[in-house]
Amino acid sequence: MRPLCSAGGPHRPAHDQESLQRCILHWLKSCVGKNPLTATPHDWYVAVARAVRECTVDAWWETSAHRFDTGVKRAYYLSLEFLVGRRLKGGLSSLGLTEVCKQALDDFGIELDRLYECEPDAPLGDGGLARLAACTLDSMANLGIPGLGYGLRYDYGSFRQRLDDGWQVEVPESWLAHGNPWEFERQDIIHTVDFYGHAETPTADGRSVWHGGRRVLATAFDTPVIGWQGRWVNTLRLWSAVPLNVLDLAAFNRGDYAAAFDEHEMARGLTRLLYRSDNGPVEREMRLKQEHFFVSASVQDILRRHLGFHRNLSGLPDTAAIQLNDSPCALAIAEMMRLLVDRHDIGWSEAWRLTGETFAYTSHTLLDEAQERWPLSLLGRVLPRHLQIIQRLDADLAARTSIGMPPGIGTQRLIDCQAEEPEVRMGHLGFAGSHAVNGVSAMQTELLKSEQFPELSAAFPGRVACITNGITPRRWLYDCNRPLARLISSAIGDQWIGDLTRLEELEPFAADAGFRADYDGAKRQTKEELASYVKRVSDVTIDPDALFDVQIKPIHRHKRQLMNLLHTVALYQAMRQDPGGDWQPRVKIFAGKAPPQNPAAKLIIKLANDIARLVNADHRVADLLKVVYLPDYSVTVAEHVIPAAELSEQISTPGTEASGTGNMKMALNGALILGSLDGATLEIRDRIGAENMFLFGPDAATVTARRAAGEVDGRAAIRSDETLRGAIEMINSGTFSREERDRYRAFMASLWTDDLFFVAGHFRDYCNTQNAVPLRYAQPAAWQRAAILSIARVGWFSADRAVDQYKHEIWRADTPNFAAVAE
Ligand code: 26Y
Repeated sequence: MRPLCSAGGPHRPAHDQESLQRCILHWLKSCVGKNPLTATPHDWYVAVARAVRECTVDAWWETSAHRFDTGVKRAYYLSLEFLVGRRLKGGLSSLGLTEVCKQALDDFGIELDRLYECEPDAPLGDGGLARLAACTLDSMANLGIPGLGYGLRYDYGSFRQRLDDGWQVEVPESWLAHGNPWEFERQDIIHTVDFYGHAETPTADGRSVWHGGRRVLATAFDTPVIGWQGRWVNTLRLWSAVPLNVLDLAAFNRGDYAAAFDEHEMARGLTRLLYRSDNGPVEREMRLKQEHFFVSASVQDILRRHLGFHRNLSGLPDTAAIQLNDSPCALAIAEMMRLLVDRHDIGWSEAWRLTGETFAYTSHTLLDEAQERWPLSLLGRVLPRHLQIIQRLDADLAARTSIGMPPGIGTQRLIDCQAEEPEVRMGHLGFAGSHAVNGVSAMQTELLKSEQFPELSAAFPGRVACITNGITPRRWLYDCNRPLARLISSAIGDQWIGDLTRLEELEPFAADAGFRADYDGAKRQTKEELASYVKRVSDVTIDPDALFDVQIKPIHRHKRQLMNLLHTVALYQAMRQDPGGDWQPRVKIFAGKAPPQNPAAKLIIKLANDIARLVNADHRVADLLKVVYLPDYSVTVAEHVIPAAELSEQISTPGTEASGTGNMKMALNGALILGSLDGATLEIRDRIGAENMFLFGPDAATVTARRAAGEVDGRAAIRSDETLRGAIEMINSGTFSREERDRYRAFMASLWTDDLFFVAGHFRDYCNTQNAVPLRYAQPAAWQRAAILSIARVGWFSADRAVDQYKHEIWRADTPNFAAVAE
């Protein structure tokens, strides 16, 4: 039996300063080709990252060797997006090497903190779903759950947001431009993926032969995912597309260069960047191909892994649990069916059983437009065999379940024939082909059953589960907020880092004046750090004594940044009229990217920047109000802002935010939530207590009823509210947009007639609640008490808890018992 190195996991890396220093110098020489005298900070970053990666390899091997020895079930997490952020800081702290590394670099006069800044952000995605995937991987590694994350290795990440005169400009994000020291290219792991061509008419038992018209190769790049304390190391496997033939020499020799590189271009295009659904037909086709490329490579890989140890696929659900991250991955169901039936000769119903028992599906959305749909004509052209499979599944389901209703009544068929052009609903395919379908908050799970999949939920009782999201405490407290982390550890020890529920032990400290003062000191330190960061990136001076009021998240109308901006304008007007009044100074901090195809969201960004420009230049309110719009929102920007947040704006229209995770991250860092009754904020309320938050407005059911009754007219609200009217008029008057006075007129006018997200409708409630904030802030003891209680009670929202639930309730995977294996 393989020797084990330490308790709790297969390997615990041990490095002292000298050996780490040797290792760093080795990489500086052999990989970067520099010596300490000539190395730039980026060179040092690469050398340190390589050294850290090297430190993980033994544990990585041990982890996978044990899993092969024990044959435990693996959980495979498929996601088109992973927002992992930077890795160096977290990697070092997981291995317990931060201090050792600092000292190792000290001899060369190199500051570790500066090296962190050299790392690009690995921006392989956009919003909450993408970040959740990264938190999930972190927790799988922390808990030692055997598994892999599968994703795509985009050449360009999500765009970099530049603010040109306050307008969002999208710039390519070439995160790989200087290489990626964390990954290992696996040239031996390669799969072929077909597109186009034609599929023969299926036999009665469902088999067919697909003669693909184009073929590309998928190669794997593996990155170790280091669990806390380096006990376990999992893998993130990203696929990159390469051509079968790099160059058509005959065409080249003819001088037809386009044809010569055609295959190369077609392949490279597949993983060049994440294609979006909301663009024209060319991009949509690329997106479909990208999804197929991704799921095909991943499913083939999972089957290969299984067949490496088993004679046939009959036991697949005992060795593999595949979690699909929302509708962009649902094509995996059809691909699995194709591989099982056509390639592995398994009968149709047996293949369907194996598929259903292996897959599980997560929905992260509430809005109908956030469901992937593929027109039959496009699907049939690009993936003819998959269309056949989906059509047969649709017919099977219609025949077998209550969803088989006459046209016009059954709204839950996989194929929506009522759309102008028939389309496959990928979310429905995901639901039908999985044994478990989960929402990411209690509220969204209920809406999933009643609104998104009512007939499917009725047809498959017990299939829908709720796994409320969680966040990793390593990145979102321990690594990003050292002052607070140190304070917490000094009070209750450091077990909370691996088990966040231990924060409960902090509860009595809320009543301890000494601890509260220390908490205040820690918060003050993070506010000072944010102030200097803001100065650096936005050139705005903010006062660390002001109240830091934060809304950072993707920009969307339903997230209601506009409501916050209206409040900002109202506050500005009031302060300007009475600059000597008893005001609580505030800094309104915004950050977020708008989807490139969303003009309303882009206008909101411009408005925020226009307001910031005027307010920040107005000496009458100089000590009272500042507005900051931080450019290029990313994991790293969030790591700067979240520790310093005091008020966390979670103000989406009820019924639109599936869960939210910023609400959890900021509560964990002691910010009080100012929130609507939406998403996971409701569950946070149940744990933290409404008295420690600022909640406002109606619930989702009330909003839905009003919308259904056509009451989406902001007129009455605007007429009856002088403050709101004043703010709207000020924006309309062109005060913030002198060079283009009408810039916001049409946009603001829509609030009168089409207040779809109840920005005007809920403004009064919101504003009243905002007014209560400074009153509480003026009582530091009460504020600090509520902040400490938020921290103490938010521990349940750890990704470790969520992943443990996935493991027990959905994957039914075991953590290998290393002690038992050793005996
Ligand atoms: C199908 C395609 C158009 C699509 C692509 C990405 C649809 C949706 C998405 C992304 C959705 C998303 O990011 N949802 C967010 O997931 C978070 C993690 O569960 C939630 O906290 C958050 O409320 C939700 O908006």
